[in-house]
This record gives sequence, C-alpha cells and structure tokens, in this order.
Amino acid sequence: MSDAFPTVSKIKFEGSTSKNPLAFKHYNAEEIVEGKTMRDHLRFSVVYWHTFRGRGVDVFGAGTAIRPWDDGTESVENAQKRVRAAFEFIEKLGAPFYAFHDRDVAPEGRTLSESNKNLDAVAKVLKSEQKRTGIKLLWGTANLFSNPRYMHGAATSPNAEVFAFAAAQVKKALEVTHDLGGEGYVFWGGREGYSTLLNTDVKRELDHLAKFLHMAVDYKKKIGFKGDFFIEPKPKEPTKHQYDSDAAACLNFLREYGLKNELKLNLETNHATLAGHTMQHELEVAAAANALGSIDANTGDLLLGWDTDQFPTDIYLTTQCMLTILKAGGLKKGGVNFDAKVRRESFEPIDLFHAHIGGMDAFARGLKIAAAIRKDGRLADFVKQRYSSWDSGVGAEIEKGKSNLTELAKYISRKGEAAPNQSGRQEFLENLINEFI
Ligand code: XUL
Ligand code: CO
Repeated sequence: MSDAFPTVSKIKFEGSTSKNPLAFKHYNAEEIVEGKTMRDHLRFSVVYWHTFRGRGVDVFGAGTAIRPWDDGTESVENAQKRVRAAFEFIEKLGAPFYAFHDRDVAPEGRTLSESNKNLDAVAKVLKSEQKRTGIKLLWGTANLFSNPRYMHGAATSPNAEVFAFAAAQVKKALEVTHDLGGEGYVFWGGREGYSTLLNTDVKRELDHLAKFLHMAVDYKKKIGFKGDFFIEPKPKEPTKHQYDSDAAACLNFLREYGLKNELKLNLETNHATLAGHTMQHELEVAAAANALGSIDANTGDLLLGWDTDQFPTDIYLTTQCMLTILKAGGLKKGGVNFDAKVRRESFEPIDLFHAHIGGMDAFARGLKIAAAIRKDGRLADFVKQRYSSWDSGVGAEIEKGKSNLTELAKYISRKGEAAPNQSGRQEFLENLINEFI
C-alpha cells in the first residue's frame, strides 16, 4: 500500500447538503435506482493515461503537475511504484474500475520483447493490487499512436512491417488484459486516417484495418477472452480524418467487413462534439444498432475546437446520457470511464480527487434525474403517442412488411389526403425536462 495521498481518506457519500469538497453529494454506491445499485449502473472507471501519466504538457509548455510518488524516470521500478499510488487513489475514490494502454503502465523497451517483459513486470503489480483492493480492469488497449513508427497509422500504415508490429503489440495487450480479468478491450484508431488523400489508398487502408480487427477477434477466441471488444469513434485529431469518425461510420465499417457481431462502440463525448454531434446522438445511433458498449465520459469546451478532455459537470449532458443508456437496458460490460484530464493549472494531486468526485456526482445526478423522468412517464408516453399511427391500420401493415407502393397509392387515393400532423411540442418537452433538473 502506497501513501501518495496522505491527507485524503476514503471519499464518503454525505448527501446534497454537505459542503465537504472531498465527499460525494449524489453518488451513493449502494443506493438503488431502477432496481440496481448506482455502483452497478455507472461502473465508474479511472483512466491510467491522463490521471497517472498526464503531466499537463501542452504544445506551448512543459508539464506542471506535481506528482510526488513519481520520480519522472522511465524505469520499471518507478512504473511499479506508480501502480501502487494509482490503486491508493482509485480505492480512496471508490471507483470499481480502471482502464489502461500498454505503454501507460509500463515503459517501452528497445525491442518488442523488452517492452513485453516490462509490461509483465508491471502487470504483476497490477494483478496484486487488483486482488488487494477488489478494483477491476474495465478495459485494456494498446497505444498504437505515440511511437514514431506509427506516424502513418498502425493497421492502416502503408508499411506492412508497421502493421505486423502493431499486431504483435495487440496480441500482447490482449493477453495481459485477459490475464487481468478485463471486462473489455478497446480499439481507438489513434492515427488510422490520413493527412492528405494525395498519398493515400483509402480502399486498401480500410481493408487492412478490417483484416487487423479480424485477426484480433480470432486471437480473442483462441485465448478464450470473454470480454467485449469496443471500437471508439473519433473524427479527427491527430489526423485530419479518421476512418472511425463517428458511430454511424463505425457501424457501417463493421457491417461492411463482417465485424458487426464482434465489436460494440465505446463512445466519447468530446469525440462526438468534434464530429458535429451531441453525445446523446451518438448513444442513440449505437443503441439503435444494438451496439452501445461503453462510454468515455468527458466533455469539450464549446469555444475550443479540439479534444480538451475535460471532466463532465453539466447535468443536462449526464441526464441525456443516462436517459439513453437506461432506455437501452444499461451498460453491460462497459462503464462510465473518465477519459478526462485536469487542467494544467490544476497541478496538485488533490485536484485529481476534485475532478473525479465532480464527474461521479454529475453522473449520479444524471442517473437519478433520468430515472425520475422515466418514472414520471410523460416523456416516453409522448414519444409513444407520436408514433401511434404505426401501431394499427396502414402503419402496422407497413411495419410488418405487408404493404407496397401499389397498396399505398390505392389507400391514399381513397382518402385523398394524409391524416393531419400533430405538434412536435419541442418547447413543452424541454420545459418538462427542466421540471426534473
Ligand atoms: C483519444 C482517446 C483514447 C482512447 C483510448 O482521444 O480517447 O484515450 O480512449 O486509446
Ligand atoms: Co477515449
């Protein structure tokens, strides 16, 4: 057990009247909402990369973060010490899960086998800390974008040798995720896109990306990994265009290449907004295709056009997320994973607690509000009633596939005009939501 956060004890639920900044006002892990504990609904997860590797570096300046437990070296020993600090943090916070990239947790070596050896040495400590604390791995992933070899992408690189290296790296990351009992494994196409079409064979790159994912699916089955596979959409940054640009593009890609039953989506709020969508849009598109897997919970800044990865604090946002997630039957092997970082001005260790407590409380409120809206029933009733012309008569015939253009032409000729429309009542519904917030 480490002592990286000596001034913080276990974060408790104190209720909405508490003024203690190091207490939950809304997240009460044991509280039952719609027949399930908040812990099981939300499945909160802390990300290793931002929270334990992020130092507040930006393109204009060096890191600002103070992390007394970290000596700043790339040694295996330091990486192991960092694991203990991370688990102290996650345990005190009371999040049930964490997520990592292979290269966040262990230093990259000069060769793949050296890197694998380093990863094994750190995974050993991850495993014992998981055992000590009961904290579980939500998902693992491989970093296929930081090393210069991935400058043109990994699975979509024009260099087959790079594809092979990436495949070897994923093989190892899958084995480690499996060994640590991961609930899932994420594929985010870090540089699977292009900077210019002048040098790019799009068809060939897409075929290669599909080949890569098929190989991973085959290996998953071979080693008996029962976790879910997720693909994470993002439209740009670092590339100008990423192939997995949004939920619809990912679903189309998965269907085209026979992967639809093998991968679900891991949706991230700031990626949705970069794609010109709302997070709820992305969740609805995924849920409609029965592919809603997990979420990377963060938020962007409306005035900045890049992936700022801020902690989510907007209750409207979390309510919208939870409305769609509850409607879709909840997150199964997925979770609410805080792929978010503290601002570089928030450089003290305690800021990591403020950030996560705020995010967890915002989602707990979103969950409670969404459950109250569902219990009230007016919103769902309105939507049901809006589509009621499909429940019988000509609508039901069309839905059952028992109609055709000739039948419908006859039907409308008999009637002369379609039945009148009803109001969409958008403002009424917006006010209704505000009743609960
Ligand atoms: C990058 C991003 C990644 C993925 C995992 O924008 O979201 O951290 O979540 O590789
Ligand atoms: Co993410």
